[in-house]
Amino acid sequence: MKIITSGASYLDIDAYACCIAYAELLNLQGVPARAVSSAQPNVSVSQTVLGWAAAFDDYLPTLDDEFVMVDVSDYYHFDPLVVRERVVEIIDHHPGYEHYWAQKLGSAADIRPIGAAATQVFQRWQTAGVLPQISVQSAALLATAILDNTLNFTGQMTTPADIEAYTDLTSRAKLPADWPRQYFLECQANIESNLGSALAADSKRMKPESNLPGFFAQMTVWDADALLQKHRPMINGWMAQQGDDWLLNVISIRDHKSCFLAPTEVSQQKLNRLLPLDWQAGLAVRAPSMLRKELLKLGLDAGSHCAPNSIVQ
Ligand SMILES: [Mn+2]
Repeated sequence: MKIITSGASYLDIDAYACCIAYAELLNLQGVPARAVSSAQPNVSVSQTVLGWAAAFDDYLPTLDDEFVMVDVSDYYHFDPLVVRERVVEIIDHHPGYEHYWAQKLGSAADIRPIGAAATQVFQRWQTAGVLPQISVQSAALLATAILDNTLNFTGQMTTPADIEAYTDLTSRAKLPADWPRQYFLECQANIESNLGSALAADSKRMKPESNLPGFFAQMTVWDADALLQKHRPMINGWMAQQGDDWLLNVISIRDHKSCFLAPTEVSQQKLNRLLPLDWQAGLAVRAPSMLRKELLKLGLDAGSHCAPNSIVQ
């Protein structure tokens, strides 16, 4: 049995969609596969998406099972049910572990910069020549994952392949015409109804070599200004419990910008080394918006281009 799974701490819509749609493809091709996860969906899996009732399998992996990782390649973040020695395939678009997996798996490691891992899964369906057989549900999940991970096609990692995949999938998915706005408004409602758990559900502890603040939370909403106006004191309070070196990236889809919150000059300076920002009372705005994985790439590149003792600021 192939177990299609993803990260440990949460399932975003991309991971969620990839697990289900890739398991569906393998089963269609006669390869027994199950979508399995011990992580919970985060706020990017909106009410309407949950209503599509895509099901993960209640399955406990056995000793013969092999693991296929989607939307994750950093083995420190794998779902705890994964046995790293029995990972046979990786489909991911996060930087940092390409070399490790290329050495271990060769061409079975498909890790590349692209807007959404869902686009990579779409391409598997396309290459297999079976797109007409994709379920309406999987098409809708993959399309929504592409919308979310590309920030409605404004994210820097968006490629023509993401747009091609989305265009094809929406024609199969029977989504309403204003689905992008509806989807991102639903995500914002999820976030506002439980801010603390939304922050916890999309946050990461960053390693020193990332050159980023130690605690990095991110949320994607339709209208960041409205969210911050209502909830900034609560957000500051919650983040402060994670230490003094933190960053929150609130991505505002409607106006194509990121609002960064960072409390201290130390955290602000870490970011300023990667891109110039104008901080005003702990807030900096950047257009177009940026994703955490884009900042991580800048941070890792900055680290590899100069020896540690040549960093003077
Ligand atoms: Mn992703």
